Amino acid sequence: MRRALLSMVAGGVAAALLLAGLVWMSAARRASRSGKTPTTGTPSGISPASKDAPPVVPANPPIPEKPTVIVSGAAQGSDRVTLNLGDGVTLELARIPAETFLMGSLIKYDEKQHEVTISKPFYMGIHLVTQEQYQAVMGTNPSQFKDREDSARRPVEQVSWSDAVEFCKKLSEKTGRNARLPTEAEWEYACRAGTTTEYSFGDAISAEQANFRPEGMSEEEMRAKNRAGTTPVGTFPANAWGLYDMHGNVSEWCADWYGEYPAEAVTDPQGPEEGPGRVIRSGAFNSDLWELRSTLRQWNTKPDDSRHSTLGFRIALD
Ligand SMILES: [Ca+2]
Repeated sequence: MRRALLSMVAGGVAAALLLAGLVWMSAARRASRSGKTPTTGTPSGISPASKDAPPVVPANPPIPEKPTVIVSGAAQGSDRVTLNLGDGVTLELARIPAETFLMGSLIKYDEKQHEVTISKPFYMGIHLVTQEQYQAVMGTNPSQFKDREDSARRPVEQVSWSDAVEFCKKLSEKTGRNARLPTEAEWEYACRAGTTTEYSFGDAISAEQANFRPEGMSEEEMRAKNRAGTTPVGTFPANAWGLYDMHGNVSEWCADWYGEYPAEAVTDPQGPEEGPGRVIRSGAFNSDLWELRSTLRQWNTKPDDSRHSTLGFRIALD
């Protein structure tokens, strides 16, 4: 069915709009089946409150005054940086080279292809921010999947865009480095890791390569296979640049407001000044394969107080 859809889209913008509508209807049908509401705004931007967990009000208790922080790697010119958050908790980032790439695709109207130059190398978290990392920096863990044996290494979720930004701010204070959310362009560039295929593993992904909802798998089957939730980071293979979970597990907040791509070539784009919501990338454990594409754009209309078990983040470092 996906191939049929893709060939329709090649026909033109009208077909693309139809496809977007079908995807939205598909998500709505799935949500209807599972009794859950979609957690992200594709493509209408509607982002209803999550029903899969009670609302979480982050307590944000004060962090320790003098955390142990070691920054290593960058000074030696290494391609990795490890931030030590104390108590044996570390956060590892990979160096992402500066380069020009073709952002977007021919698949969907809001993925308009254009040339993007990343002018400076930067570092990208090889993993989603985990629950133990969030706990170490923020002193709290809002995650729905926090009572499992392996929760420490599962991604933190139930965090708003503002929570993620606050995490970055506190982490920056701890480390003296400029920790931040990646821009949408940086995210896609890092996700692709030099590939031009639909996914960083090729034009399809198997259930052994990412945590998502394989086609035809029921809610019951997903639970039986332990796929009805987050998985510890590093469970699935990394992309060519050593980044894990760029497809699936939890979706990821980016820094930008959602908006129309420019037609011309741009350097270090930061997104529009304002928009209908903040960009979300990657797809999550409950997403269909199509939603995991390297170029697929979603957004959330309530970045300050929208918290979902399917939504987390990773950090970038200058
Ligand atoms: Ca992800």
